[in-house]
Amino acid sequence: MSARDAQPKAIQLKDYRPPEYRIERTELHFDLRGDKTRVTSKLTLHRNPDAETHAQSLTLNGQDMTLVSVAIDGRKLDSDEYRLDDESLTLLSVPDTFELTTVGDIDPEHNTSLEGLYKSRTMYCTQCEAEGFRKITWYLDRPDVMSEFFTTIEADKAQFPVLLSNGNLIEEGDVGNDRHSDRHFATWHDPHKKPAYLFALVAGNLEHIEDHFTTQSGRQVTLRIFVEEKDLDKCDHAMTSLKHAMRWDEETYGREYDLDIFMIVAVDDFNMGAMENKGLNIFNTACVLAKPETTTDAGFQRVEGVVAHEYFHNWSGNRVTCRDWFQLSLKEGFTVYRDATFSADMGSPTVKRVEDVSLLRTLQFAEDAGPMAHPVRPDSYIEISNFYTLTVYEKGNEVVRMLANLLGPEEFRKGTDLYFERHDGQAVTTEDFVAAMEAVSGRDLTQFKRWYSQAGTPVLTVTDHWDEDAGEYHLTIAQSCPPTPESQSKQPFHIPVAMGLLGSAGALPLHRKGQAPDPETGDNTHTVLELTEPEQTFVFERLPEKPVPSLLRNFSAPVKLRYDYSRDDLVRLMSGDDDGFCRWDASQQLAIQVIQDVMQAYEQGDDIATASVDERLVDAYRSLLQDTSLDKAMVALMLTLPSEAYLAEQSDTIQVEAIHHSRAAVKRVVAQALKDDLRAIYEAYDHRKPYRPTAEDIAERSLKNVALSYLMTLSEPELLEACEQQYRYANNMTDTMAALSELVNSEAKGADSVREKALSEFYDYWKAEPLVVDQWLRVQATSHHPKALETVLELQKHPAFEANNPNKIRALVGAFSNANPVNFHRADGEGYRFLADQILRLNKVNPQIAARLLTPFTRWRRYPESLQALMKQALERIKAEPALSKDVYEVVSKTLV
Ligand code: B3K
Ligand code: ZN
Repeated sequence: MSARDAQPKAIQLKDYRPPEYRIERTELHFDLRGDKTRVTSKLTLHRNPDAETHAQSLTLNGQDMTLVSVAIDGRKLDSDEYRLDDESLTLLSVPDTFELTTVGDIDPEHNTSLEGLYKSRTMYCTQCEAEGFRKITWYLDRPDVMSEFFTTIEADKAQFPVLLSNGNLIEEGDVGNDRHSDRHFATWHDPHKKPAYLFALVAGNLEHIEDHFTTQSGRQVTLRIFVEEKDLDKCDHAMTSLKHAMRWDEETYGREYDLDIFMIVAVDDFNMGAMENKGLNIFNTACVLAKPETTTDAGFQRVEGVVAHEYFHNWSGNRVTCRDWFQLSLKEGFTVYRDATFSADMGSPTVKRVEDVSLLRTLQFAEDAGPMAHPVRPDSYIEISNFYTLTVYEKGNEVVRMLANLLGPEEFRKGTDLYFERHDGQAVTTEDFVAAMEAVSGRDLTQFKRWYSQAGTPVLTVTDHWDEDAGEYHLTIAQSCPPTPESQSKQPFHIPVAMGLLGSAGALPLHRKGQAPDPETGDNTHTVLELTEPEQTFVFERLPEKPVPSLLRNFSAPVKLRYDYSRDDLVRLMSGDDDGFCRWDASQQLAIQVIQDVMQAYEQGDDIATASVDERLVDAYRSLLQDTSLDKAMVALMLTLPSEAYLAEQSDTIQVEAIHHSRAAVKRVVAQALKDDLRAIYEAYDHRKPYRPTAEDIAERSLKNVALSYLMTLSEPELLEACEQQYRYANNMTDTMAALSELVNSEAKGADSVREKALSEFYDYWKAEPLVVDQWLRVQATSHHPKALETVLELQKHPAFEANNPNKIRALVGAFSNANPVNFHRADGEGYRFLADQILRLNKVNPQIAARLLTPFTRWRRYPESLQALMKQALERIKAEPALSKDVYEVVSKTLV
């Protein structure tokens, strides 16, 4: 597609029409032969009685294939009986019921888009969501066409001993009658009707681990994880996670697995984390492989979360799927909600909540405020791959979470039961999901549904008034939502605000004026205010003292909250609030205020090396460090200063250098003031303890490494040595990487040589482990040293880097441009030029990855003018490329509007 000669057309939700035909049965035959792989497809089609139109012709999707033949009911069509173009095959005259046979050739060897059938290292694999199946065979490639699949794969026996597809294996053997045949086949049958996007095929020389699971109704399921032989020792954590997820889904949602076998395959070249193909999940190695020596705590948690997420899709996505791609959040938002609650149950709920909210508030809020902002259920898209976004996934999760909280656990469960029961085997909409919730609760959720249709992050402006004489506290909350590309003015949202009031000695009882206490909860210190109007006032009476409000507990809605907390209020919340999320959030707000003080000094040209830092922050941190009764995970979270990305979100114009240096200065001052306490924490840790990825041990490690990170800002030789020791002798990758990252960023005397040595030894030791090499690339790409870009350019020439492997691109290019603001936003624009070069190269090779890399550029209007101009230049250079992919074209053109 060329952006110049034909602008790609946007697809609109309002244009949705039911399919004209249904495909009852899909029979596929793959003859895997490298660059000339032949796919024969036999489809049984019936005219859809629910279709709105009745055309004589039928158009199927298909691209990047060579048509060999097409037949209807066994009769080969002449070339004047069909029309073929780059994106479709139109059969000019079709009966109401017929069998369509197409034969086509495809070239998986050279398919670098990693969509459709492609080769990853030595194996063939597929990725069909959203619209990759049309690169495999001509089809009605849309999620509301669901079919039963029979798949036969034929391939070389020696090279591809393992042949997998969806469902249950029904036959396998050698090809032909020749006993010495070097080719074999396997036939799989998936009895569950599914859309083509859930199709999968794998052929490779793979090993597997096996386990079993007995479902709640007593059925035996075989579980297999397939990997290259060298990775067999990294599958146990995924298997354990899978079994936990299967049990949890039965207990929490009453959902049971429905085939005899569940398989996971790990592949190295993958555009995203994983894919929930029916019975045959395909995973990026980064989301399935784990062992302590190679994988960090975060990696272990990612594996657990992603394995669960993909497994949960078996019901929320596969059994009940999406009518069209505008409904993507129907499966993704709900499934993220399911995996988030699962991970919370497996580990620490507060830590999980804080991590998720941090992601949402930094990256999703930025997306919602930028040129790519779209509702959870978008109204239009040019390329659907661009809509696998934080909004659809993470904000979609928040919307389901709000529903779950508004209904309460019992009703929500009744609602999901009804949803699954009503729509099993169907392709449905977010409306259907909400309708099930309405049916079980009797609530009218009409206004709530605006969360699906209106983009933008609502802002709650909270003011209060204390009436000492009456003992009354008046809380006024006004809501507003900034304009976004799809709509200038927004209607009020239905927003649940969970809250409590804090007195000097703890939580105060809540008496809402004119309202009886909630008899159900028995807890009168916590309530949920439901906002539905542009402005509402809530009055609390019989209060003994002026309270400090604890608002938006557990982040009860995806909104920005503005309330003018004094620093003393924040200190009170940090130590006294019952809600873990609000305690953490108060620590963040206090730190933001303190860092902003220093930023002001920086902007005035003051020397901030010895910045004065509000004692209240230091004192609050000291209490956290000294209180041994506190949960270590909470302490680690609360001591972690807000990220540069979150600080950037707090200002209209992002002053990259001021943020970076002021945050660093505050960290140094805190470290100096609390050196003894931090050392005590660091030294109390037993580095010889065997590694376990439990919530308790993860918490201990993270607190110890937070302490190390503070201490390393002091640039003392002794600490440098301690850090080097940790790097050298740690028995797990979490501690190794924590130390390596500190060494890479250290400004201590002698750090340069320690760093060089550590980095080169690390690579020599780990070069055979791609996922460890990714971490090695990432730690260098995110270095604060002024030569980081030069290092990144060098690393692109290093044998460690594979130019077309998405994990390597994310580790080096993605990490540099998203997580290294001071270097990416270099005043000379070289960071931008570098990223534009990468995008232009990948535009042809892998459009999805190229479009993803544009994200930092979409924020260009948030920076000072000089940087804006340079970013715009880079964007215009990309836009001028004559053969832009749809993916890149959509993001660039919307960004430059
Ligand atoms: N459903 C897939 C994402 C597919 C992305 C296609 N570009 C993974 C997931 O969300 O579970
Ligand atoms: Zn998903």
